[in-house]
Amino acid sequence: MEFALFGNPNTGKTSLFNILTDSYAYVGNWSGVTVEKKVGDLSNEKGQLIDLPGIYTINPLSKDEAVATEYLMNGTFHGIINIVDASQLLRNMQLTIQLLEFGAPLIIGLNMTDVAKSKGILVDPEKLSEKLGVTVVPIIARSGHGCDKLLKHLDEQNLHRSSIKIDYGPEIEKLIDEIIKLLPSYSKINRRWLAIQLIDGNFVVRNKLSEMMDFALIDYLIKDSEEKIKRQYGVKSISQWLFKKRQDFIQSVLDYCVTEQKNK
Ligand code: GDP
Ligand code: K
Ligand code: MG
Repeated sequence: MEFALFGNPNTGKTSLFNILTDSYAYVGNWSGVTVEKKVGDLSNEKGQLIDLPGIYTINPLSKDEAVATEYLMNGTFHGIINIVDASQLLRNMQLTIQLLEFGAPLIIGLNMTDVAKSKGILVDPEKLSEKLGVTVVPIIARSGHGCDKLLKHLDEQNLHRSSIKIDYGPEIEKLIDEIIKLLPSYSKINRRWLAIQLIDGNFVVRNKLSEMMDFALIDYLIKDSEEKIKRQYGVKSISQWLFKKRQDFIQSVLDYCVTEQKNK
């Protein structure tokens, strides 16, 4: 079985990778870029783990970041470990939401729980799990705390496909439905996710789909909606609107799951 580590830069991916895998790891480069590709055997002999470049969103800004998006779309893995920094959840969960929307089997490693605690931020993993529809395991990747449990959970019973659905507002929901109807029926990837990523301007998704379809009508529909959204809500772009709607959702989840001790 193959598992992959997705997360923002500096959230502890490599620390966790080193704990979960045997000392020997294959190191090479991803094709076309200089980013290091690390593959290790899980220490429980249940499969391999891939350490991916850190990203803030599935919509890549660079060719290096595109490695993670391409890996996700190629779908050669059995499950995803999404590592998030418990002290920076509002920012980290922009990526989480997009991974959950993709719908692959996923588990969340809630890392830096020591840092969060020292800042007075207490995250309830059960409540977070309830809201997101996937298992959440609190860890401290620097010391290894909780990592055994995470490793034990890397199986079919504990990796879940989330069914969360962010409401992007009536204009975008209509646009998503229109785009879904225009997508090739034989794509194996979740069509709502594809539509949302196209609206967000994801060039990896677009390039991949452009081999099988024409974009003239989709481009027109997106441009038209963007003008409406900008006029109506005063945002700079349709991407900014998607970001804002995700943030509203994340904030509502955090209001339910996180206690902050202000005196810390
Ligand atoms: P990556 O960029 O996601 O691969 O993150 P790294 O594994 O390189 O970790 C970034 C930094 O955070 C390093 O200095 C780690 O030692 C530190 N770090 C990782 N996990 C934890 C943790 O749970 N708690 C604390 N305090 N530091 C951590
Ligand atoms: K790093
Ligand atoms: Mg790293």
